[in-house]
Amino acid sequence: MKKYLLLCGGVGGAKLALGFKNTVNAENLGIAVNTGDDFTHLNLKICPDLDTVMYTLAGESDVSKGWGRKNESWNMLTNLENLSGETWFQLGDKDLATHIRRTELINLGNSLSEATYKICQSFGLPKFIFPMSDESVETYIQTKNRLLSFQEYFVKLKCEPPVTDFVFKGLDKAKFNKDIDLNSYDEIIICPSNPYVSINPILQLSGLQDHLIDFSNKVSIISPIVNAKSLKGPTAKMMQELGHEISVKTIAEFYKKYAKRIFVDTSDNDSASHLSSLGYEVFPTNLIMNNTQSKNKLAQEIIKVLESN
Ligand code: FO1
Repeated sequence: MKKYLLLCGGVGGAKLALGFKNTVNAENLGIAVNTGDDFTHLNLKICPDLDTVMYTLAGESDVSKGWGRKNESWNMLTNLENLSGETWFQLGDKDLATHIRRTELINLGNSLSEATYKICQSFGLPKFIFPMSDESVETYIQTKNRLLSFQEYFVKLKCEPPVTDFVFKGLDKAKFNKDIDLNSYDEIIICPSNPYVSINPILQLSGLQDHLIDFSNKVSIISPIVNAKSLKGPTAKMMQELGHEISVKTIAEFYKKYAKRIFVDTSDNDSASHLSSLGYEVFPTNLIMNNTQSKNKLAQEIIKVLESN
């Protein structure tokens, strides 16, 4: 079997990552996760996308929200509110333990990769979840009036301010995670995550970008846009605000120099000839993942195509 590297954001990407985890052996899977939306909150190091992927793959996530732990309790947050503390970013009691432990491990001198692996081990997961980089990259959202930090935009302001651009602070000093040996992977899958804020910070890292351009024949995109709507989150809204058509064509244009294959939903089949004219091999399939069976089925479908290519 081939070896697969997934480039992954939070909720949308984690669904496909679960399908891959249930389909391929752990040694044939690597998942590079966006850390651009990490931040320090209440003096704790919070890594929302890493935790979303970790909880999802461990069967510990709150499936209805997509982020946070299942069977969560909220005692800390209720009491913090009584003390007039900051509660706009909801930290459940179980989830809080993860942030406390990660912060402690990092303060003890562990890299983010080492801290991630130690926490993953406690959740019974092998070493296949990696932060995209051990150096800090911070995503900012440029809006008409103000530059907003990612979580301020996403959670506090509920993605409401129209977006004009994105800024990734720290990119000049950050490198793609050295624990991920790119040459050992046969296929690289861009998960159905937000291209602008979840995948682009990963793509911009030195060490990865040139590899993708040189080996674009081993890169596949799974479209996060289905029938002119986002599978999850503000992708479609951002696309429109940036002046683009909300469609798989915009996704294909965005990734053109990095990828040669695109998986689109069967409902977007009418775009296939346009995508082919951009140089893509197009694979229509069902991209809606609303239960474990459909997550597994999509991963199996992608793997079937790529194993025979
Ligand atoms: N998303 C929300 O919309 N509201 C929250 O209060 C919130 C809290 C939260 C706590 C821990 C965590 O790991 C994730 C959390 N998220 C929350 C999700 C997260 O901020 C976003 O989904 C990602 O950053 C976007 O990928």
